[in-house]
Amino acid sequence: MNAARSLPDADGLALAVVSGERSALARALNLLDDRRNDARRHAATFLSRIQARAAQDGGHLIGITGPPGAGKSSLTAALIGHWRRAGLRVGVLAVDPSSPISGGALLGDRLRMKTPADDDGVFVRSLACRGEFGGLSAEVWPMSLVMLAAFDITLVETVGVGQREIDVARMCDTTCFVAQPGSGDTIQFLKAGILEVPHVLVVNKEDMGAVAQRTLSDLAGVLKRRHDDGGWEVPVLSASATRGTGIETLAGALERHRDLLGAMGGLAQRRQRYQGQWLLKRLREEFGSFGIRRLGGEQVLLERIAGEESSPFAQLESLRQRLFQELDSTRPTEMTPD
Ligand SMILES: Nc1nc2c(ncn2[C@@H]2O[C@H](COP(=O)(O)OP(=O)(O)OP(=O)(O)O)[C@@H](O)[C@H]2O)c(=O)[nH]1
Ligand SMILES: [Mg+2]
Repeated sequence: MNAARSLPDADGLALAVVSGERSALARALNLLDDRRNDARRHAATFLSRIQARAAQDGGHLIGITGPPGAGKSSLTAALIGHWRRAGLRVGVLAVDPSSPISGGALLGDRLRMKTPADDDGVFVRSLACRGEFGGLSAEVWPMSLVMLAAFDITLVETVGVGQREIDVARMCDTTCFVAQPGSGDTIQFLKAGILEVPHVLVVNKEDMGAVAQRTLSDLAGVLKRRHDDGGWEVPVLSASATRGTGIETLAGALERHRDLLGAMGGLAQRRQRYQGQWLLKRLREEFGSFGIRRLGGEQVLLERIAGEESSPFAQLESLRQRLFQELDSTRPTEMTPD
């Protein structure tokens, strides 16, 4: 009871989030992170209120990923400066923002250097790493929906070049990979097909000179330039976050990709697909592939939810309940309680 009373009113919260109230945003993101049952139900109602707006074709969800220390946060800060000057409101979700390698360079520190502290048009939320499996990106999708409802541009920063980070970045309209000059990893990964081709590739730290130049031409050499995604030609760019060079071109490339998606139509369906992927991931974490099979398999599941306009939490809950029922009905009678 007490817990229920401390939960914010879903309708009021949704309105406040859409109008960009910072305290409401913080409360909403906390609500999505709350694992208590009543909070989950409440979050489902809240999400369904903002869903219609967020899942449509408004806003731009951009994923920034790349190896630790490549300058993702610095570039994010520089981009924010650019977008704020254009009058755009920007939200950032920084997943596991402080890698051990760069010594915990928090996005907040980078931002403080670039934007005034009292700027209302920027909102940053850091999501701590919650462990090796599952937890890390669990709520990034629902949180992205909240941010999409409130901001013109939502940026998701993830560290690393592994599958987990790519999974997060894949749930974005546009994926941007930041490469570190002189590091062969990115090139090897791209060559071997381990790294899914991003929509925009940028070699940061061009102020390092020749080594950055070399990485740039190596990357341009190995990259299959046409993206499977609508025939988009992947730009390989050069920038320096600290000097502020190449930022406009980078912002321009991100925007052009967004424009292409808009022109092709289907951004809403695309976001529904991300939601489908999120659901599959969550179901797989809880029930394994067995659970997915019991629900008819991936394809059937994705098709079934494609036409729905429900919030991710509501969909997840109804699928979980169905699965529990299925499992109950096939349980040997002697094992059924009562
Ligand atoms: N020379 C140079 N250094 C840069 C540039 N951009 C960032 N750095 C430095 O690179 C280091 C890492 O920058 P971050 O922006 O924290 O990189 P990151 O990719 O967000 O790092 P993690 O989130 O910890 O993985 C810092 O010491 C930055 O000052 C650049 O354009 N040129
Ligand atoms: Mg960072």
